[in-house]
Amino acid sequence: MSSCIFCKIIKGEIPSMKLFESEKTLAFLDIMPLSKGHSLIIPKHHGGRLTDIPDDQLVEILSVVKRIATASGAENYNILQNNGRLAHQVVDHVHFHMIPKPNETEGLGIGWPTS
Ligand code: IU
Repeated sequence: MSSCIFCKIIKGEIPSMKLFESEKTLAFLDIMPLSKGHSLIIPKHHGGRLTDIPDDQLVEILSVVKRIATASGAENYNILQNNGRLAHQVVDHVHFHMIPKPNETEGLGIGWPTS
């Protein structure tokens, strides 16, 4: 979708710190990280909500989420996928957060998992 910021990142119209790219999936560092290594893993197929994404894209994306989590080296992390404003979704292009949790005392902010 032409006005979607993540579609622009996919097309290279907006720069990103890419971690992984395939035909169907892109992973990059979040620009406002909640912790060091906070990453976003997105399908290249534009869809606002999880239910808009074809199953074949989701199968690959979950394995990329796993790869990014492993590559981060984090022992403690949250995988998060928000759908809808009440669930804290801001960008309407489906994305999975991989949020390393460096230590027990560091919170991740209001509305985010803290334990
Ligand atoms: P949310 O699940 O929609 O609430 O998360 C959107 C995330 O996208 C949030 O963590 C932003 O920091 C991140 N982000 C980004 O990495 N690059 C951007 O250009 C924009 C948002 I806009």
